[in-house]
Amino acid sequence: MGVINYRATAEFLHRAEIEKREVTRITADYPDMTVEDAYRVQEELVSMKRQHGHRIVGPKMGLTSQVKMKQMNVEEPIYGYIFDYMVVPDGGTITMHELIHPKVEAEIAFILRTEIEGPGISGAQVLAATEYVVPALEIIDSRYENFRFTLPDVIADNASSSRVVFGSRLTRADHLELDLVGVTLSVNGDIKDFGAGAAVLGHPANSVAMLANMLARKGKKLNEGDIILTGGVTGAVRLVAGDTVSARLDGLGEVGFKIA
Ligand code: 0L1
Ligand code: MG
Repeated sequence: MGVINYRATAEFLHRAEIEKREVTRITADYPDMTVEDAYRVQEELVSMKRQHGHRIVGPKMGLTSQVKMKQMNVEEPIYGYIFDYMVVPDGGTITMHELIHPKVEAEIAFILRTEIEGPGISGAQVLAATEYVVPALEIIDSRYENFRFTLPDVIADNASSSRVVFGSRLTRADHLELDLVGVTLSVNGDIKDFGAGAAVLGHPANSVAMLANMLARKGKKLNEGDIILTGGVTGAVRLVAGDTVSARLDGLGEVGFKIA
């Protein structure tokens, strides 16, 4: 439908998040929107959040599992940004009225000791630049009706980012074989899904490497101290009020929260 108004489109998605309202996907108005256009909308959204005083905790990778990539018919994952207002303490409570239609997935997060600047970054270089790894639960909450979107829609919507809970135990990345780390995701004591670190692009460090290489195309890098979500080891499970969620990651510890 003509020339994309990046700022107005970002504002539309920003308002949907603030008002906790499902909206029609933006590609209904802009059917020719490309992935590049979508990242321009995301950049506007990120700068809008910063203007509102929010601070970036770190970038995140999404669609890193074969299952999600097949679902979306894509070969490359996507990235978005986690902000300080999204972080919930381990064992904390999230109220349903803060969210639209949340889902949760278990992830492994990396805390960087030094910056990483692509292109050409490998998983081994990421591990050398990593201070710690921690268990994480990511709550995704697409702003689109029924979680229905195309790839440009979800990129523009900051990769459905909404909340994140980091575990409190810090583990040195070189103490574990992260591809072999077993993960269970439980809701109200029942295991809803499980997997191994290898579900994330073969090894979660590969996800951070790919992120650094994708950011390099934009002249951006990963910064010292960034906390990076590498992508779901498990599938995403729908949440309702009253749920108690926990994840156990072999050698990394546990992380959990409640939905009120
Ligand atoms: O973190 C993620 O994998 C988000 C991917 C976005 C797709 C979705 O909302 O399911
Ligand atoms: Mg995720």
